[in-house]
Amino acid sequence: MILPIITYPNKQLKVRSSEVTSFNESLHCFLDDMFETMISSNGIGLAAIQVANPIRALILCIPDDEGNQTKENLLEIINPSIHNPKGSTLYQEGCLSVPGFYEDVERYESLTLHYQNRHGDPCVLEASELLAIAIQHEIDHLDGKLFIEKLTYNRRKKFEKEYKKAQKEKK
Ligand code: QAP
Ligand code: CO
Repeated sequence: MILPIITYPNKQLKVRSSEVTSFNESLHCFLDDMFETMISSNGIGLAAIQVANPIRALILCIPDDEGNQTKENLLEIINPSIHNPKGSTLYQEGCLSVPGFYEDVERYESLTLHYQNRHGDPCVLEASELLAIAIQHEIDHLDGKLFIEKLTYNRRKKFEKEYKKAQKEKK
């Protein structure tokens, strides 16, 4: 089932999501719906809060060398924490909750991620490049933060102007 995606400036996106404690059938169905929703919207990452569920769960599916996004390279990340962040890098980010806007954001270059999978098993992952960036972007969602909040004052003003204009044109 494809779920509706909440977009800025909906206040729900500012909610801090809660730890997942039950790794049951309903969580598994929800994660499957998140995958279907993300793929149908041409996304590479989606946090549960973006589909109105305030739980600490996110999915990532970085396209392979042929540009394919299969369930084999799907990561389902629950109750994550970042360890040993290193370096810094700039990347032009976008977000399914901020459609049509992209801007450079500074992130750690590499990190170690501790998380649980859909069964509640503890997992550890070393991440760098786009995966490390995507992890940080999605974990920010779990803490109620959007990438546009990391822009400088002037870039943020540019965003507000462009975004409002685009929304008017949509109506
Ligand atoms: C987060 O973002 C991310 O504006 C995932 O019109 C971003 O999947 C991770 C998208 C940058 C790493 C680097 C955005 C699709 C998708 C749009 C997305 C749009 C259509 C964003
Ligand atoms: Co996002």
